[in-house]
Amino acid sequence: MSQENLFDEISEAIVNLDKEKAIQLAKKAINEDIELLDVIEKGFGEGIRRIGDLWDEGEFFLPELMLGGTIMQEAMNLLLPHLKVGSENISLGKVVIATIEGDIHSIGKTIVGTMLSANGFDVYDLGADVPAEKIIKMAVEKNADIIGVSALLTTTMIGQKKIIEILENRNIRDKFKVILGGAPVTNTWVNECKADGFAGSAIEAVKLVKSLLKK
Ligand code: B12
Repeated sequence: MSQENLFDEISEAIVNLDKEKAIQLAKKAINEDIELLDVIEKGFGEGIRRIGDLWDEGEFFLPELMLGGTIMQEAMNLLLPHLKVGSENISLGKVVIATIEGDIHSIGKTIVGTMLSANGFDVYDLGADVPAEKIIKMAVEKNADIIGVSALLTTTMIGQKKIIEILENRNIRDKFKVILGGAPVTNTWVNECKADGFAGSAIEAVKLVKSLLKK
């Protein structure tokens, strides 16, 4: 089976909410010599985004969205540990990452955190639905270089801006590079927040962090 066919099959399994097939294909990808990040982004990521579209179009309802999220999460639990293989021993920098308060979407943020970790960064992943204050407290405590904030809902994006406002008010804005992510985040939003950048995928996130820290 070609890689493209495998990605299509994975995406179909997710859209069909076929957990058994999705897990079987994840295991197949692990056992074969296939770039797992591509499997995640082009197979699983594509499928779950199609579920989002179907939900938006009224074809799917909340239970389907939730089941899709659960299957995706289980597949990530299998795949993500394998991305860590080959990680470097020296630390290239410290990254505190979280999904902002009010927002429980964690899949994309976790993929980004795992990829950064696999590429030699120390990553402190605080999870999802995390208050701005808690993210900043951790960044200060760990003397982080980067604060990464994910938001998947248009209603929670404002929390990304809040992080920067709090840092400015405390006169510690220049201690950290703040990067944003999540499907609704655009360059315009990054500029409005006065953030240091955003990335639309885990590969781009690694490139962004490396360029910000000049690694
Ligand atoms: C799966 C999913 C869920 C799952 C989440 C499970 C989980 N543990 O994460 C569940 C079912 C729980 C869920 C719940 C809800 N969801 Co939802 N969900 C999705 C869906 C289908 C996919 C998200 C996803 O995992 N994508 C795959 C990952 C790999 O992509 P990603 O998240 O974009 O991440 C990539 C990049 O953005 C980037 N990135 C991400 N984070 C970061 C952070 C940094 C720092 C950087 C640099 C980069 C970066 O890199 C990642 C890797 O490639 C989206 C549709 C979509 N198109 O996004 C809707 C979507 C986000 N959900 C939506 C909604 C409305 C909801 C609910 C409000 C539904 C409801 N009525 O209850 C609730 C939210 C409750 C809450 N308070 O948060 C809407 C949001 C609409 C809007 N305009 O705000 C969407 C867009 C669906 C739609 N088309 O309408 N959801």
